[in-house]
Amino acid sequence: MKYYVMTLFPEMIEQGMNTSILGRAMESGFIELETKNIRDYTLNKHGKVDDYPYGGGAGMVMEAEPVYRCYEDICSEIGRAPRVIYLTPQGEVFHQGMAERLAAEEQIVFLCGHYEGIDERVLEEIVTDPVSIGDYVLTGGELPAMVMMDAIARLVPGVLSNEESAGDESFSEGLLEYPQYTRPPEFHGKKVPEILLSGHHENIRLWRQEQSEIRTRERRPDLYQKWADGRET
Ligand code: 6GU
Repeated sequence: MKYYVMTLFPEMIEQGMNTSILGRAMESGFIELETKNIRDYTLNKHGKVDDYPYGGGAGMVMEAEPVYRCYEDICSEIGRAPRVIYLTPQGEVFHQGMAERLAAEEQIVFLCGHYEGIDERVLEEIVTDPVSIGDYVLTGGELPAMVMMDAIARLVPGVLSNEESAGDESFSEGLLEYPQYTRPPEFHGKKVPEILLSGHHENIRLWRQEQSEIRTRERRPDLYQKWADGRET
Protein backbone atom coordinates (compact mmCIF):
# COMPACT_ATOMS: atom_id res chain seq x y z
CA MET A 1 0.00 0.00 0.00
CA LYS A 2 1.34 3.40 -0.91
CA TYR A 3 -0.16 6.51 0.63
CA TYR A 4 0.28 9.94 -0.96
CA VAL A 5 -0.70 12.94 1.16
CA MET A 6 -1.24 16.37 -0.37
CA THR A 7 -0.94 18.88 2.46
CA LEU A 8 0.41 22.24 3.59
CA PHE A 9 1.84 20.50 6.70
CA PRO A 10 3.90 17.50 5.55
CA GLU A 11 5.95 17.44 8.79
CA MET A 12 2.77 16.86 10.77
CA ILE A 13 1.97 13.75 8.71
CA GLU A 14 5.53 12.43 8.78
CA GLN A 15 5.89 12.92 12.54
CA GLY A 16 2.60 11.23 13.19
CA MET A 17 3.26 8.20 11.00
CA ASN A 18 6.79 7.32 12.08
CA THR A 19 5.98 5.75 15.43
CA SER A 20 4.63 2.47 16.68
CA ILE A 21 3.11 -0.19 14.47
CA LEU A 22 2.82 2.13 11.47
CA GLY A 23 6.48 3.10 11.69
CA ARG A 24 7.43 -0.56 11.75
CA ALA A 25 5.12 -1.28 8.78
CA MET A 26 6.88 1.45 6.81
CA GLU A 27 10.35 0.20 7.74
CA SER A 28 9.50 -3.32 6.63
CA GLY A 29 7.94 -1.95 3.42
CA PHE A 30 4.32 -3.05 3.83
CA ILE A 31 3.28 0.60 3.85
CA GLU A 32 4.87 3.46 1.90
CA LEU A 33 4.22 7.13 2.54
CA GLU A 34 4.99 10.11 0.32
CA THR A 35 3.90 13.57 1.39
CA LYS A 36 3.58 16.38 -1.14
CA ASN A 37 3.72 19.97 0.04
CA ILE A 38 1.03 21.82 -1.92
CA ARG A 39 3.05 25.01 -1.41
CA ASP A 40 5.79 23.57 -3.67
CA TYR A 41 3.34 23.68 -6.58
CA THR A 42 2.54 27.39 -6.56
CA LEU A 43 3.63 29.45 -9.56
CA ASN A 44 4.06 32.74 -7.65
CA LYS A 45 7.39 33.34 -5.95
CA HIS A 46 5.91 33.96 -2.50
CA GLY A 47 4.39 30.49 -2.28
CA LYS A 48 0.94 31.92 -1.71
CA VAL A 49 -1.62 29.11 -1.64
CA ASP A 50 -4.82 30.84 -0.55
CA ASP A 51 -6.97 33.88 -1.37
CA TYR A 52 -10.15 35.67 -0.27
CA PRO A 53 -13.45 33.93 -0.98
CA TYR A 54 -15.54 35.26 -3.87
CA GLY A 55 -18.77 36.59 -2.39
CA GLY A 56 -17.07 37.60 0.83
CA GLY A 57 -17.11 36.01 4.25
CA ALA A 58 -14.58 34.95 6.87
CA GLY A 59 -11.33 33.11 6.20
CA MET A 60 -9.35 32.19 3.13
CA VAL A 61 -9.85 29.59 0.43
CA MET A 62 -7.08 27.36 -0.93
CA GLU A 63 -6.47 28.07 -4.61
CA ALA A 64 -7.21 25.46 -7.27
CA GLU A 65 -3.98 25.72 -9.29
CA PRO A 66 -1.36 24.45 -6.79
CA VAL A 67 -3.64 21.62 -5.70
CA TYR A 68 -4.15 20.58 -9.32
CA ARG A 69 -0.45 20.73 -10.18
CA CYS A 70 0.34 18.65 -7.11
CA TYR A 71 -2.28 16.10 -8.21
CA GLU A 72 -0.81 15.94 -11.72
CA ASP A 73 2.63 15.25 -10.28
CA ILE A 74 1.26 12.30 -8.31
CA CYS A 75 -0.65 11.00 -11.36
CA SER A 76 2.46 11.01 -13.51
CA GLU A 77 4.34 9.18 -10.77
CA ILE A 78 1.65 6.49 -10.50
CA GLY A 79 0.93 6.35 -14.24
CA ARG A 80 -2.85 6.52 -13.90
CA ALA A 81 -5.63 8.46 -12.16
CA PRO A 82 -5.68 7.28 -8.51
CA ARG A 83 -8.40 7.28 -5.91
CA VAL A 84 -8.35 10.70 -4.22
CA ILE A 85 -9.85 11.04 -0.75
CA TYR A 86 -10.68 14.59 0.29
CA LEU A 87 -10.94 14.99 4.06
CA THR A 88 -13.98 17.13 4.80
CA PRO A 89 -16.77 17.26 7.37
CA GLN A 90 -19.08 17.20 4.32
CA GLY A 91 -17.98 13.69 3.28
CA GLU A 92 -19.39 10.24 3.95
CA VAL A 93 -18.60 9.26 7.54
CA PHE A 94 -15.65 6.84 7.74
CA HIS A 95 -16.35 3.34 9.06
CA GLN A 96 -14.66 -0.06 9.27
CA GLY A 97 -16.23 -1.36 6.05
CA MET A 98 -14.74 1.58 4.14
CA ALA A 99 -11.32 0.83 5.67
CA GLU A 100 -11.63 -2.78 4.52
CA ARG A 101 -12.42 -1.77 0.94
CA LEU A 102 -9.63 0.81 0.80
CA ALA A 103 -7.08 -1.67 2.16
CA ALA A 104 -7.30 -3.49 -1.18
CA GLU A 105 -6.09 -0.44 -3.18
CA GLU A 106 -2.50 -0.20 -4.39
CA GLN A 107 -2.29 3.54 -3.83
CA ILE A 108 -4.48 6.05 -2.03
CA VAL A 109 -4.11 9.82 -2.34
CA PHE A 110 -5.30 11.97 0.58
CA LEU A 111 -6.03 15.65 0.03
CA CYS A 112 -5.91 17.75 3.22
CA GLY A 113 -7.55 21.16 3.22
CA HIS A 114 -7.13 24.06 5.61
CA TYR A 115 -8.63 27.52 6.05
CA GLU A 116 -12.22 27.65 4.83
CA GLY A 117 -11.69 24.86 2.32
CA ILE A 118 -10.46 24.43 -1.25
CA ASP A 119 -11.77 26.00 -4.47
CA GLU A 120 -14.69 23.76 -5.48
CA ARG A 121 -13.60 23.57 -9.13
CA VAL A 122 -10.48 21.54 -8.44
CA LEU A 123 -12.36 19.29 -6.02
CA GLU A 124 -14.87 18.52 -8.81
CA GLU A 125 -12.02 17.48 -11.09
CA ILE A 126 -9.87 15.32 -8.86
CA VAL A 127 -11.75 14.05 -5.78
CA THR A 128 -13.21 10.54 -6.03
CA ASP A 129 -14.21 10.12 -2.35
CA PRO A 130 -15.05 12.95 0.08
CA VAL A 131 -14.72 11.48 3.59
CA SER A 132 -15.40 12.79 7.12
CA ILE A 133 -14.26 11.10 10.34
CA GLY A 134 -17.26 12.18 12.39
CA ASP A 135 -19.63 14.99 13.21
CA TYR A 136 -17.34 17.60 14.74
CA VAL A 137 -15.14 20.26 13.19
CA LEU A 138 -11.33 20.08 13.05
CA THR A 139 -8.85 22.70 11.86
CA GLY A 140 -7.59 20.67 8.92
CA GLY A 141 -7.57 17.33 7.14
CA GLU A 142 -4.22 16.08 8.47
CA LEU A 143 -5.49 14.33 11.60
CA PRO A 144 -8.40 12.74 9.73
CA ALA A 145 -5.97 11.50 7.03
CA MET A 146 -3.80 9.95 9.73
CA VAL A 147 -6.83 8.34 11.35
CA MET A 148 -7.76 6.76 8.01
CA MET A 149 -4.19 5.67 7.22
CA ASP A 150 -3.95 3.97 10.61
CA ALA A 151 -7.28 2.15 10.26
CA ILE A 152 -6.47 1.02 6.70
CA ALA A 153 -2.83 0.03 7.36
CA ARG A 154 -3.69 -2.45 10.08
CA LEU A 155 -5.84 -4.34 7.54
CA VAL A 156 -3.00 -4.63 5.01
CA PRO A 157 -1.54 -8.16 5.08
CA GLY A 158 1.78 -8.26 6.97
CA VAL A 159 1.30 -5.07 8.97
CA LEU A 160 0.04 -6.76 12.13
CA SER A 161 1.73 -9.82 13.60
CA ASN A 162 -0.44 -12.85 14.41
CA GLU A 163 -0.58 -11.67 18.00
CA GLU A 164 -1.78 -8.19 17.15
CA SER A 165 -4.04 -9.61 14.53
CA ALA A 166 -7.26 -8.06 13.36
CA GLY A 167 -9.73 -10.87 14.07
CA ASP A 168 -11.25 -10.59 17.54
CA GLU A 169 -11.60 -6.85 17.83
CA SER A 170 -14.43 -4.36 18.01
CA PHE A 171 -16.43 -4.15 14.74
CA SER A 172 -14.86 -7.24 13.14
CA GLU A 173 -18.19 -8.99 13.70
CA GLY A 174 -20.31 -5.87 14.14
CA LEU A 175 -20.01 -5.91 17.95
CA LEU A 176 -17.77 -4.09 20.44
CA GLU A 177 -14.95 -6.04 22.03
CA TYR A 178 -15.41 -7.87 25.37
CA PRO A 179 -13.54 -6.63 28.48
CA GLN A 180 -9.91 -7.73 28.99
CA TYR A 181 -7.98 -8.43 32.21
CA THR A 182 -4.38 -9.16 33.15
CA ARG A 183 -2.51 -9.74 36.43
CA PRO A 184 -2.92 -9.23 39.32
CA PRO A 185 -6.06 -11.32 39.98
CA GLU A 186 -7.37 -8.61 42.33
CA PHE A 187 -7.08 -4.81 41.92
CA HIS A 188 -8.66 -2.29 44.32
CA GLY A 189 -10.83 -5.11 45.65
CA LYS A 190 -12.09 -6.03 42.17
CA LYS A 191 -11.58 -9.64 41.12
CA VAL A 192 -11.00 -10.89 37.56
CA PRO A 193 -14.14 -12.78 36.43
CA GLU A 194 -13.74 -16.38 37.69
CA ILE A 195 -14.46 -17.95 34.31
CA LEU A 196 -11.33 -16.43 32.76
CA LEU A 197 -9.20 -18.35 35.29
CA SER A 198 -11.01 -21.64 34.64
CA GLY A 199 -9.06 -22.71 31.57
CA HIS A 200 -12.34 -23.84 29.97
CA HIS A 201 -11.93 -22.41 26.48
CA GLU A 202 -15.45 -22.97 25.20
CA ASN A 203 -17.05 -21.39 28.28
CA ILE A 204 -14.64 -18.46 27.99
CA ARG A 205 -15.59 -18.00 24.36
CA LEU A 206 -19.31 -18.00 25.21
CA TRP A 207 -18.79 -15.56 28.11
CA ARG A 208 -16.86 -13.16 25.86
CA GLN A 209 -19.51 -13.33 23.16
CA GLU A 210 -22.19 -12.54 25.77
CA GLN A 211 -20.13 -9.62 27.15
CA SER A 212 -19.71 -8.23 23.64
CA GLU A 213 -23.45 -8.34 23.08
CA ILE A 214 -24.28 -6.73 26.47
CA ARG A 215 -21.70 -4.02 26.00
CA THR A 216 -22.85 -3.20 22.46
CA ARG A 217 -26.51 -3.11 23.49
CA GLU A 218 -25.75 -0.71 26.37
CA ARG A 219 -23.18 1.56 24.72
CA ARG A 220 -24.05 1.46 21.03
CA PRO A 221 -27.72 0.56 20.59
CA ASP A 222 -27.41 1.64 16.94
CA LEU A 223 -24.70 -0.98 16.25
CA TYR A 224 -26.53 -3.59 18.30
CA GLN A 225 -29.67 -3.18 16.23
CA LYS A 226 -27.72 -3.63 13.00
CA TRP A 227 -26.00 -6.73 14.36
CA ALA A 228 -29.25 -8.24 15.63
CA ASP A 229 -30.99 -7.56 12.30
CA GLY A 230 -28.13 -9.13 10.37
CA ARG A 231 -28.23 -12.25 12.56
CA GLU A 232 -31.85 -12.96 11.65
CA THR A 233 -31.34 -12.90 7.88
CL1 6GU B 1 -12.27 14.95 7.40
N1 6GU B 1 -11.96 17.45 8.23
C1 6GU B 1 -12.18 18.45 9.10
N2 6GU B 1 -11.60 19.62 8.90
N3 6GU B 1 -12.97 18.32 10.16
C2 6GU B 1 -13.54 17.12 10.33
C3 6GU B 1 -13.34 16.04 9.48
C4 6GU B 1 -12.53 16.24 8.41
N4 6GU B 1 -14.04 14.99 9.92
C5 6GU B 1 -14.65 15.42 11.01
N5 6GU B 1 -14.36 16.70 11.26
